[in-house]
Amino acid sequence: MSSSLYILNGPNLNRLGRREPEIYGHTTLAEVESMCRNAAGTRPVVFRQSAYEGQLVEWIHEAIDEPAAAIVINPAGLTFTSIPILDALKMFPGPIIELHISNIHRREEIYHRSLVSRIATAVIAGLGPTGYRTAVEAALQIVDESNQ
Ligand code: DHK
Repeated sequence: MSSSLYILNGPNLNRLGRREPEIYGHTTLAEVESMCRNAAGTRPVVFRQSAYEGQLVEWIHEAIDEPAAAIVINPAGLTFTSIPILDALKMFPGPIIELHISNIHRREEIYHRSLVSRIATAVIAGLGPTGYRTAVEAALQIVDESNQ
C-alpha cells in the first residue's frame, strides 16, 4: 500500500460552514474531507482536526514515523504562534503544503507572519475551501515527480 497523505487542521476548523462564512464559506469540514479523499484517488488519506497544539504535533510525529508521503496542513490560528508545530514539521522529510482558506496576507496584520511558511514547500492561501483540493493535487504531484 502506498504511503499516506496527512491532512491536518487546527483550531476552529471543525466549525467550517458555521464560522464566518463570509471569510471561510459554507463548506463543512466533512465536505472538505470528502473533497480531499476524492482528489487523492487511491492514495490513503489521514484527515484530522484538533484545537490542541500538542495533538497536532503528535500527528506530525506519526507522519514522520510512518513515513507519510506528504503533509497538507492548515494550522489555523496556530500558524502564527506555534514553534512546536514548526519544530515538528522540520523533522518531516517529505513535501509540506501550508494551506489557508482565506488570503491571510489580505487580512488583519496578526495573520501576516506565518511560522509554518519557514519550512513549507509551498503555501496556498485565498482559494477558499477548494484550496484543499489544489493542495492535495500539488502534494501528490511533488511526490510522484520525486519518485520518478
Ligand atoms: C484559518 C484560521 O482559523 C485563521 O486563524 C487563519 C485560516 C486563517 C484559513 O484561512 O484557513 O488565520
